[in-house]
Amino acid sequence: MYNPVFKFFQGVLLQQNRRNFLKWSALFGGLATNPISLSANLLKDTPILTKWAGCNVNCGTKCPVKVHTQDGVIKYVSTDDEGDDSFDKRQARACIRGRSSKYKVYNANRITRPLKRVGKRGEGKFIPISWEQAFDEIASKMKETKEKYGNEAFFITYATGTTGTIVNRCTKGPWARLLSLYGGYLNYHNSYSTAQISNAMNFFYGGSPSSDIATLRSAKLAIFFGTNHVETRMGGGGIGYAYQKALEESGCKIIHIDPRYNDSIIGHCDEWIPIAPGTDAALIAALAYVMIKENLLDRNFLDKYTIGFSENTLPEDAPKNSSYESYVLGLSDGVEKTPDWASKITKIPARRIIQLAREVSTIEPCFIEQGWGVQRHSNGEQGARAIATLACMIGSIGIEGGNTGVRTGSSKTYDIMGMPCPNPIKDSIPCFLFTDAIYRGKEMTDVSDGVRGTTQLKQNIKFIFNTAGNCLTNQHSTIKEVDRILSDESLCECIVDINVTRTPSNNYADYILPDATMLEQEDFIRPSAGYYSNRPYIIYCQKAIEPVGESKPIYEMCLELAKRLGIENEFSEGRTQKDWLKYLYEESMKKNPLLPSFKEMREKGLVKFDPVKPTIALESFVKDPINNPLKTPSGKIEIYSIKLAQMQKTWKLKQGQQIVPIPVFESQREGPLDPLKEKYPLQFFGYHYKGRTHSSFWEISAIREINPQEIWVNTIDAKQRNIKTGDVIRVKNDLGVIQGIAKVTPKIIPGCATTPQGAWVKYENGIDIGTCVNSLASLLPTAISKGNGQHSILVEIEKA
Ligand SMILES: Nc1nc2c(c(=O)[nH]1)N[C@H]1C(S)=C(S)[C@@H](COP(=O)(O)OP(=O)(O)OC[C@H]3O[C@@H](n4cnc5c(=O)[nH]c(N)nc54)[C@H](O)[C@@H]3O)O[C@H]1N2
Ligand SMILES: Nc1nc2c(c(=O)[nH]1)N[C@H]1C(S)=C(S)[C@@H](COP(=O)(O)OP(=O)(O)OC[C@H]3O[C@@H](n4cnc5c(=O)[nH]c(N)nc54)[C@H](O)[C@@H]3O)O[C@H]1N2
Ligand SMILES: [Mo]
Repeated sequence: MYNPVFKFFQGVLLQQNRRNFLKWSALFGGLATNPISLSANLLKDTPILTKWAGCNVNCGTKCPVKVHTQDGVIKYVSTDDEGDDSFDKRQARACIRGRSSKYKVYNANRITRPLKRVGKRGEGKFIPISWEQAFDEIASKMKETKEKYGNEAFFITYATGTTGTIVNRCTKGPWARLLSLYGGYLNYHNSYSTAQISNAMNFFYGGSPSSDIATLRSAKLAIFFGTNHVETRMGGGGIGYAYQKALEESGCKIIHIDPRYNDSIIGHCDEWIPIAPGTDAALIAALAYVMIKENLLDRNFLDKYTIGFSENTLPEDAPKNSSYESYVLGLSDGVEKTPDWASKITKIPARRIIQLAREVSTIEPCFIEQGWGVQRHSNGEQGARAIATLACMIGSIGIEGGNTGVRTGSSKTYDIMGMPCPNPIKDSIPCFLFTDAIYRGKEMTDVSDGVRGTTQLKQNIKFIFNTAGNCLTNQHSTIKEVDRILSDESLCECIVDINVTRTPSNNYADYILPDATMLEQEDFIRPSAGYYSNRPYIIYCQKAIEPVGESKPIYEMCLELAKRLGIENEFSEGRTQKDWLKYLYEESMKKNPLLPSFKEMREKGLVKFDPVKPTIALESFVKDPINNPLKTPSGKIEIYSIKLAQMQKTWKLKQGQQIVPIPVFESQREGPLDPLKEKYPLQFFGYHYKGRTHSSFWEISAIREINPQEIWVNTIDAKQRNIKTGDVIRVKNDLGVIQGIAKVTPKIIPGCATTPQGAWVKYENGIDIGTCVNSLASLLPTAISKGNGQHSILVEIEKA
């Protein structure tokens, strides 16, 4: 693609200033992002340099990428090619997203200068300002906030755009250190990823024990609930590939239970059992019913390792008929949880439920796993605990080829410690409630809102730092309501957003600060625990190019603010970013002698460790439960949770919510039995999509084009509404309306529709034409964890 005009501009500008060239070329329709024009035209004789970097977004896998530059400009990006296709020596090849890193760096949406809001909050009008002005003004606003409201008014939002990094962290990084040393900030707990399942498993197992996916090689039957490794752990070093290899090697029978025919089912699975969303606990109750009636339970396991399955293992003070067995047999509520009962709720034929109960209890070992789709519902804690209960009913725990029902984890974590952030404030909110804490923080308590570290908050949130996140709006819920809260400048008085691209979230910022990407600075990236199976590695990003435009690493931003706040020495301890990396790494080496020297790490860039022995969850507990008790109140697996029984008495819940110590099926807000279904008859949810990581990579048009934002509507529902593939349709409920393109398909269970989550919200005449599922999702948190039940949405769909 030879274009003489572009070539002329490139030639002139290159000689002047490369940074200007990039800015200009972005203006000329993304010239700089065009590999053909770059490769053909750049100075030809300078050598090509190769540096390691990594893809730091939060799919978890954290793939290494090789960045090939010429004369300070990225020419192309390639990926790991050491090793082979075998399980133990597999290559950590990046997916299309990691490989597109260059287009993240050179992007028309890239922020290259500090920006200051000029229009109304949320309007999205900004002017460029100097760094000096940005630092001076932000520091003075910080002083003002501290004086007027105290340190409890500062908040760093939940954000995941740079997870796995050490200095450039989006959560506990330089911002947390700066604020900690400045007197502290309001903490958060939970995550948007796993709030419900993490809390549920704490009550159940006293943690989230799970086997390495590699142990699937020994299974004879595997049942996956709402799990989609092939799409949600796509990178070659991660669990998606390990899942496929393990299945190949084991040849075991695979069943996926999911409302949607997801990418892990295609080509890898013997059977797809479609299930109505939010009903897994009903299915499990019916499986238990059959297993009780046909004497298929592993009673030895239940009696020895668990409490509360049957009446004889309940805690002494538990009421009569409060065991799981009593619930299943209808002794507590008069309803027997028969396959017919469950069939009406789950839409799975009763005979398939009976057959599944027989299969799961007779084929050994059976590997039971759930992804995080089940728990991201308004009744998510119950679904998650019910699936773990199934694993106990068959006793396939603590053995090779079995699993706990929890999402698979890693065998050994090669962790590197982060910067010390000694926050003197202990008050903490569930991360999903940050918008509540903006307008009613001082009302929020431990028993009504799950506040921790204190009984009641002292202050509303007045100052937000949002680093590498789009949860201010796009990834949060009820976007119109969020708009009302964030646009009101009298509520949260200052919002500072730190990103590499313009996003829907930073429309609400008062200041936008341009960060350097992982290709433009030195830092570590290590895969998050649980994401790489038995083949750990660590990446040292070697800084392939200078930061584009005026962008700079967060560490430098925080250092400038620290100077203005009078805490420079405390903040830096005399170290540069590279000094910190060396210091933190060498501290971590003291705990892990297998780590190579800092020098070697920095020179090599990518260090892979020998495969480790795959973990079998709860192996030692099952061998010797007396000497290896779990961290639950009873030391055993708590099908009846003692802590939840206490919370049931003391917590103040929203109308329609309940806390039950055993994992009963319940239809909470917008669940399958909600009366609101008369008005909005279809269940709707967003799934995690291969074309993006949440909202990240949406800005890369090439990826967007090959991963269209379709709305899947079942063939039967579509026919009733006269909808055909390709039609523009509207999905609506009381919270909002989204518009998008229909894909009519039997790949989604009837009565349900779905679209990938993370598309960028865009309102036109009150309708979100960006098709962001969070325009429709509720801000009401779940009963127990106060988490984001964002997959529970009721809607009606019509042609636009
Ligand atoms: N309806 C619905 N909503 C959901 C979910 C769902 O399933 N359904 N999932 C939830 C889950 S599990 C999560 S984890 C959240 C995720 O929500 P977020 O944590 O907000 O994740 P992203 O949308 O990927 O946003 C990451 C941001 O980091 C920025 N970024 C990337 N690299 C850099 C960098 O080097 N420096 C800086 N400063 N910024 C960078 C990207 O541009 C992007 O704006 O969404 C939640 N929201
Ligand atoms: N490509 C890509 N990978 C990602 C991400 C991404 O955005 N894109 N995000 C990353 C992050 S931060 C996270 S937290 C994880 C998220 O990983 P998950 O939470 O596991 O992903 P989801 O797509 O929300 O849900 C997984 C599956 O659950 C199904 N499901 C939904 N509701 C139900 C239900 O009620 N019952 C059953 N049985 N199944 C149900 C969905 O159809 C889907 O196939 O993925 C990570 N990986
Ligand atoms: Mo997540």
